[in-house]
Amino acid sequence: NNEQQYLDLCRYVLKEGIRKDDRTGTGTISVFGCQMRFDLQEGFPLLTTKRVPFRLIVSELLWFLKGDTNLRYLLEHNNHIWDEWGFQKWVESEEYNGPDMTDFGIRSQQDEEFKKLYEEQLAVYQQKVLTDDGFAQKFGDLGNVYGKQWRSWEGADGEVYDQIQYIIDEIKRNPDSRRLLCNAWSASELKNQQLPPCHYAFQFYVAEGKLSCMFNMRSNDVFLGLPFNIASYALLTHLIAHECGLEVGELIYTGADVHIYSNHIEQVEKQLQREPRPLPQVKLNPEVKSVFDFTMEDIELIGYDPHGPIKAPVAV
Ligand code: DHF
Ligand code: TMP
Repeated sequence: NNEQQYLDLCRYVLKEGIRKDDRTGTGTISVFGCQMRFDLQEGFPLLTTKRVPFRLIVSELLWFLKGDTNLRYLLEHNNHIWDEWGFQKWVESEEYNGPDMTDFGIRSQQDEEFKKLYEEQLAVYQQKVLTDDGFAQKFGDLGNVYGKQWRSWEGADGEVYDQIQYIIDEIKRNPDSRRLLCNAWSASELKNQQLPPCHYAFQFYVAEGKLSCMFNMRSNDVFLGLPFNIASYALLTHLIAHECGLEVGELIYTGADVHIYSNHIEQVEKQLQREPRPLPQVKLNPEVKSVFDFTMEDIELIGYDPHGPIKAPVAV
């Protein structure tokens, strides 16, 4: 079963992981270098041992594919997975004059009173991004993150490159290509990004009428990020296969600093007690031809019957 690999990875990190401090001040147990392979013919790899909110994965992926980097689209879709990184930009700016929000991520976990203040300010921020165009442009934008690099990479020659369109054209023209690659990591852009790309490159492979994908992560939060990352690249593979008239093949994950945060360990242990259930399937609207034309309604998840959600704080 596909999901077993994720559970085995969790067990491996718990057992072999080395204690390591990290940027967020939370602390992790971490291993360096691992791989997993998911057979996409077996079903859609959305975890069943906890409920993973599929619609958040869809709206995030459509946001990347639009080339969008502004939180407004995500907020319009009730998707809050990136809020903290936009909020950070605002509260660190000259224009912010509310209560001090230094280290809001950690402090809101430790101090109930501060948490209230933080949630108030976050609500103000969300409202302004949704309704105030000027504010959204300035503080709703995460910088030149995934969408920008995927769809409009700025070359050293001053030209703009659409890496996704290139891949699709190339798959149709030359499926044996070994250059079906998209790179989100750009040394000159790191300073313009609220968070440097975690999933920084991916590559496709066509054989026997099937499309496979390998994606690479420099740093991976096993409990919160990884279930999203697997499902997101699985969905991207389905979308591109759909446009190119291919079946789906394998999804291969390559992770570098693969870690469990110290405040996620109980949650992981709880999840490991649960039995995986049959995987769901995705169904794409056959009327839609181009990867870039999909909307939320065109992507359906069938037969998802997971165990209940397990909550955990995200390290900012
Ligand atoms: N930072 C850290 N420390 N870990 C991450 O996984 C991460 N991921 C980012 C941005 N920065 C990050 C973008 N992706 C959640 C999932 C993915 C994600 C960000 C956050 C998350 O909190 N998931 C919750 C549900 C959230 C909700 O329902 O709104 C979960 O239980 O899966
Ligand atoms: P870092 O930039 O210090 O590595 O912190 C980024 C954290 O976010 C790290 O825990 C990995 C996690 N992350 C994921 O696991 N998946 C993602 O898609 C993103 C954006 C972040």
